[in-house]
Amino acid sequence: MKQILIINGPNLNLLGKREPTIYGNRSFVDYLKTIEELFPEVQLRYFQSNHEGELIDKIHELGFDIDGIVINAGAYTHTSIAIADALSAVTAPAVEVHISNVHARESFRHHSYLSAKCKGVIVGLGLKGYELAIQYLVMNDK
Ligand code: CA2
Repeated sequence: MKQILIINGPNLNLLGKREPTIYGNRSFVDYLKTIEELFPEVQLRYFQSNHEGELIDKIHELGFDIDGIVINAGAYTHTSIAIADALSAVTAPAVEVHISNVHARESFRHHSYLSAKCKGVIVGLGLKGYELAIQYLVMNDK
């Protein structure tokens, strides 16, 4: 069974509670049930943290054993060389996802330290982006 790790970074625990016009009105935990149904053949692991080091620790912990990582590092996307280095260090391929279209927002959201370490990037397609990323990683052979 393929194993995919979904990592959400800071503030994404607030999905569905605040800023619905940007991020929608569904919590990620609720959405997770939908993706588990869509991919019954995949073992999905989910981790959310508001702390940079915890995100890095999880990438180290699972990133050598699993088949792929779907990462939305939230605002750390735009600041964290450390998370980029962690993605480089592990063997699992990663796909970067952003719920909003970061390129249609403030210029500080236009640059990602993570993109170059990922197979690809999906932005602006809402939660659907996570499904598309999983679909790619399930089809992709390491
Ligand atoms: O669009 C995305 O997925 C982002 O990664 C979300 C980050 C933002 O800093 C990135 O530039 C783009 C922010 C996540 C904040 O999530 C919230 C959810 C609900 C309410 C408030 C914040």
